[in-house]
Amino acid sequence: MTRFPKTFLWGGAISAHQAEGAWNEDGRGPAIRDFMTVDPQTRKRLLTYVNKEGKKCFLAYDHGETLPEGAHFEAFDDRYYPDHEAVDFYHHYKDDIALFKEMGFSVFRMSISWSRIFPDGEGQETNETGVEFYHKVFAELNAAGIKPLVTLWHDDTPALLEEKYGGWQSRKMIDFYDRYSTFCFKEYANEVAFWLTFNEINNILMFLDMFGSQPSDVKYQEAYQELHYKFTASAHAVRTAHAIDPSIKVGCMICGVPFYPSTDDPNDILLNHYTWEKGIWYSSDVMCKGKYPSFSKRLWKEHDVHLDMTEEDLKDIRDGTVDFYSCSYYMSSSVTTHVSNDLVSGNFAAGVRNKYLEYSQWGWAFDPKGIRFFLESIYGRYELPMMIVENGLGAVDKVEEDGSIHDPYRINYLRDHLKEMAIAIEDGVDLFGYTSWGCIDVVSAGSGEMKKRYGFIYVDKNDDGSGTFSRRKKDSFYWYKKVIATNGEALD
Ligand code: P53
Repeated sequence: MTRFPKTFLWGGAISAHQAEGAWNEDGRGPAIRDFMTVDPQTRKRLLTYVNKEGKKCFLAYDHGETLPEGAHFEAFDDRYYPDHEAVDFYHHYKDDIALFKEMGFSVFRMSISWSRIFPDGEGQETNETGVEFYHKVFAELNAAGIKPLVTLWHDDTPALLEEKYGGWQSRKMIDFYDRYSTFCFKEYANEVAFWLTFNEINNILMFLDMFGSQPSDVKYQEAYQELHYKFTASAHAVRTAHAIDPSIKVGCMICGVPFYPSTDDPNDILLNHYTWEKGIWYSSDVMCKGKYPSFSKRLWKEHDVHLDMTEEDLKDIRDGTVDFYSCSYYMSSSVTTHVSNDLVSGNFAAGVRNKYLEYSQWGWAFDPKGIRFFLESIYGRYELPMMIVENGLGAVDKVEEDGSIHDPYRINYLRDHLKEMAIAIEDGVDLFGYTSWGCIDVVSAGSGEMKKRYGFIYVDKNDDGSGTFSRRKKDSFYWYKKVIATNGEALD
């Protein structure tokens, strides 16, 4: 029985800021992630900056705040910034790609660091060394028979755009992103198989009041506005890509968290329905159907949101729908209108504990059936080809004395999710590929830790910045190699 189509693409995923390092090398400009540290007490991620009076300040990243006027980002000497070196993919990419090839990857998801191409973000000047770097990486991948899947924006807006214009709060960002994305399509079109415009574009809404923030902290106006500019920029990118070459494939990338009602109280059923609308359908509908869904008006009214949105934007959104639907999937989340004392807490995981599920050390629910549920829900609505571009288990790994790393927990997690994906395919979902998250250990986006590891390949790098960057194969490396070699037949 063949469960996965013969053409199924197998691989892994990373992002520039979590993997590359070399943050200030070879002419790269700064990105906001370069100024993101970890608060030692609360473990929250904080941006560090100096205000216009010269005072050192911190900004929590999770509510979509912008820098105050006249402030500039700065890395403080007494703080640690994990993305500065990350896992040094910038200098190790050849060896890493050789390991991906050994596992049999046919696709590899990575992102381009915008400020490595355009240091100021605006696109006045191109950094040739940066442009060359990605040519070299794509050449290495293609020579290994691995198709590059490239995210244009993975949470790493150039810092200068944030300082000068307030980042995505400004309409000007659409022009800057147009310039950047057009450049990338023209430069790399022949080398890149698939493109994604924005990583987890919906997570700004998802993290607002669903993932631990207090509703009073929430800046709805800013969040919806930022999203509108990103939707418009994404639609422009799809149109530009197709004008350059109609065969270029561009997808959306949605943070795939299916929501469940905690009880059968009709109030919970409705809350769950509205949570799907806000968290999943709002962004997906705009990008796949090319128009704001009917319930948008309710959401805007509820939060007193008034958008800067032109007729031209809406036309562009209509003309710039995506070719395929990609998403991450890590966990499900449960919602209720009832008071519950049994809450999940962990980085970015929140909501009511689901008594049928187990949770990771970081509070993320282990719910393989959720991936089937999510895939089938999405495919039923859009009938676009789908790809899972992130999935995996963040866990602490132990290196044994002989250098081996036994990670059966990771194998179990991935196996059970692959089994459910296979059922979704049997049930009719056109799923054409899978890239597990952090196929090589990377810096955790949510917690900034190295010890929250996802990889088949271990990187000797620790939370305090120590380590040699040496790479080691975990047990899951050999397991995934077998999975790919058998096209998903040998899962056990
Ligand atoms: P980390 C939260 C919930 C779901 C997906 O996350 C998320 C997040 C943000 O942390 O983001 C994606 O590293 C994101 C990746 C990230 C990955 O999930 O916090 O696209 O950059 O690394 C895993 O464990």
